Amino acid sequence: SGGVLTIGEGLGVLRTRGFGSLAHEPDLVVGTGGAEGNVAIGLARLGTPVTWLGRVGDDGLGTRVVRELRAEGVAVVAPVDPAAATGLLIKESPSPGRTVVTYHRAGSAGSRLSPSDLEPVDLEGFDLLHVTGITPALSASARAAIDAAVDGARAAGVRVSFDVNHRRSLWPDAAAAAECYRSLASRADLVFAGDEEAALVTGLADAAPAALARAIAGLGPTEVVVKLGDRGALALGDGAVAERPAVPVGVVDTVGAGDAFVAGYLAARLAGEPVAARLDLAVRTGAAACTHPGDWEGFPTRRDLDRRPGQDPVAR
Ligand code: KDG
Repeated sequence: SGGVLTIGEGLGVLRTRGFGSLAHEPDLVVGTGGAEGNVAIGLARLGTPVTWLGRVGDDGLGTRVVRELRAEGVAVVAPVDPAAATGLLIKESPSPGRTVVTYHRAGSAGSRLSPSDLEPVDLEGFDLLHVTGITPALSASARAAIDAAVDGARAAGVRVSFDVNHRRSLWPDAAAAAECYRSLASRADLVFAGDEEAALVTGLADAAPAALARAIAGLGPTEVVVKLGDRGALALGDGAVAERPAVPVGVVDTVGAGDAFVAGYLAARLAGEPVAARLDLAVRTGAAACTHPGDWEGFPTRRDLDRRPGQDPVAR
């Protein structure tokens, strides 16, 4: 079996080295990101075979996105777009534990993804397709690519995982986002949502996490995971509800933690673990991600997870 296929935009990430805004911080650190690539790295580190597909620019950042994914053990299908640059994200850290993100991605190579970019991959070769609500927000052609991948996976009997990943600034308004999310959720087997995202998808403003999960399951998926950040997570699956508290950590940067959480959950699911064990791995990988300022650098390997608590999980 071929593991997981994920599709999205890979980005260059620039972050301020110290605390402060780009208005005065002189030093930037260059890295890479993009939610789906982050999930791919998380899966690869946990030993799950994974392929990432995305369009990159004919530039250093695009090469870097591809190199980082490959170096982490991810199989990469990355059409090079000669006419657009690789998108960029800037992270400023006004104070410890707080991150402000700015996008420079309008018209980027990744946003020009289209259904024909899927031609090199054989969907039937995978156990699971993972997509997020970010990619369909990037352009009409990117949305068409995600629709084609989801419909193709369903037709091929491949399970579909969907992480809502609402990014407000990428949408004209919340209603347009919610309509797209409902359409994807209704075609997915497994849906991940934060509680605010779940409220957006379902229109239920003040519902408890379990009620939100049930309402999303009402759209079609058999398994729904509500991510609650430092309050842990809840999963509805196998006909039951499981809950886990968050693993306490010293938070440096939460960006990427949701992706690590998804990677942990999917890795355990593909290994045939029950829902409670999937959540267990997810909260541990999510916590580890918070200990590093980069999007994915803090994601744990199996070996990191086997270390006793108190031993630095990210020293490598
Ligand atoms: O989850 C982390 C992502 O938000 C980050 O890597 C950038 O993909 C990204 C996005 O669109 O926000």
